[in-house]
Amino acid sequence: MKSKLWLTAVFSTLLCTTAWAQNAPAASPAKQYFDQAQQLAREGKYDDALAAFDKGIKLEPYNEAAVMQQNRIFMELNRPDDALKMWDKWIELKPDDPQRWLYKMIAAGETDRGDQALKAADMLTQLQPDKVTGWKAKGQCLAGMNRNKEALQAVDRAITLDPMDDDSWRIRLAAESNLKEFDSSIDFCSKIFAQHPKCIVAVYDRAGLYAMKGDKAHALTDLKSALAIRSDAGTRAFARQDERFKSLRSETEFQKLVVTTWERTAPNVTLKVVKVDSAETVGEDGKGANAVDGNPDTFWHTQWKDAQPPPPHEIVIELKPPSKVKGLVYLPRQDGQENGMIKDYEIFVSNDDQDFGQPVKEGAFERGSGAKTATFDPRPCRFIKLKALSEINGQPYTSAAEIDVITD
Ligand SMILES: [Ca+2]
Repeated sequence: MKSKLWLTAVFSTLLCTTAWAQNAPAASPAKQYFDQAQQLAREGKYDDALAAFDKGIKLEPYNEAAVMQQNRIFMELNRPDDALKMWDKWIELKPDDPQRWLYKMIAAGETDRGDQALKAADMLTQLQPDKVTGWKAKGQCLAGMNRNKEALQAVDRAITLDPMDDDSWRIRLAAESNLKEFDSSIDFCSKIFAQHPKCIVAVYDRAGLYAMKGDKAHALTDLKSALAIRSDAGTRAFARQDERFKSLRSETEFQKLVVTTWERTAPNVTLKVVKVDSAETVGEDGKGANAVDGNPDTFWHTQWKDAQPPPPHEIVIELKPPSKVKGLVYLPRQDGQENGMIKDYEIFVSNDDQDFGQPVKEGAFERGSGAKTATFDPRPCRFIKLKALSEINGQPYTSAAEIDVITD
């Protein structure tokens, strides 16, 4: 199951998202046939749709949108060889059009025809030697065929042309990990980083290479440089999960760099979630208790898989013992995603978990994964309720990695 992934990852959705309506061929004498073909395809009458496309294409040979839609039908019918023959016919009409080779390459890659995909990618590099696309495609094809050395040569051309293209680096990473010729890869990263000091991927990748080589000191220095360029929660989460840094995970310096530290502001008060209005427990572990477990990597998340209930969402937390509180701390999820990040909120306190009365605080949290604080006049209470009125991107979710209280 390699090919589908390795090609779609980079050239994602170019072919598969050919929505019928969006890519409807322009008005033309063939239009009635194309319209008919699309209608038949929508009804699942694929053979009839192909016949109608053929009639239209006779009148208007090789209309691009029609070819893409025929490709989709062949894929639905699991007839990849017919699809590839169709692309070949289309290429014959204009063999110096790179776009046609790109489509052929994706279609071939998606159906595990590695040789044909590579040939198409090779043509792309010949037609456009100064463009990233062909070299990246060639690198990806070769990496998918486990021809890692050649893959590196191709993808390094792509990176030299555009060092900021993350997809190229992703392909390089896979090839270099398989090849294990660390020193030459380190040299390449050093060259790119020297020319482009803001290229985080170059120095991050070099950190990974040093780590795989067993050179922890250089790995940590480079990781530090990478995080000095960009140190958002997503980058740190990525580094935490990066298998190449496995041997560094127990090192204090590594943890300092990539782990989000979370210290309770009121460690003497035990917090217990007694109610959330919604929690996702099928698609992920988003239970309410995750918001007070002291672990910044776990979070409460409202339901998203089978339903997406709209805000407001609320979480009620019991304080043991009941305490005088003057504020609340909200730590958004730390995995680099923003889904559920609270914007507008209200905070309530109560002694009986029934009557919360008027909010003791209303406000809006800023965007960002750092901990946010809301303060109010000190109130003795046994329960505190955080009510999320809106999400930072207007989506229906609410999430929280940690919630804490500030005691008076
Ligand atoms: Ca947590």
